[in-house]
Amino acid sequence: MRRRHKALAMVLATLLTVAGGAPALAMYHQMAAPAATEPAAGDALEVILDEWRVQLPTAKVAPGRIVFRLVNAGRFPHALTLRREDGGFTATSITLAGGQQGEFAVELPAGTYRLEAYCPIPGHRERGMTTTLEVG
Ligand SMILES: [Cu+2]
Repeated sequence: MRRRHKALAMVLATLLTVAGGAPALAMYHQMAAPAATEPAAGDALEVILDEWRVQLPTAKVAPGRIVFRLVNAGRFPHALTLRREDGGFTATSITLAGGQQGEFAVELPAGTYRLEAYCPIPGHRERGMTTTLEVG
């Protein structure tokens, strides 16, 4: 997985160098290295969507309002659905085309529970675009 990411970064770096876009290259570097530390309240949480993974920058968040910054780093359209595993809460973002970014704000209900975070486009979840996020 790591090797594939590296290869993708090299391909993108090459493409961006050809295009002569230093700011674009810097943006990609930011996308490729999501914050490893617990984000401060109010910051957008960057979520990377690509074939075939959903990568969250953190494993746990507090309930309440959260803004996710979705980055479709893949070639296919992707979206994000958050579904409380014990039911009662589901939210789905708009679908982003490959290379697009967008914000996705949700109000997570109070409590301690687990969300499944997956791509709702048919077949994508089955191919691996799913992960979990603890709330509490
Ligand atoms: Cu998808």
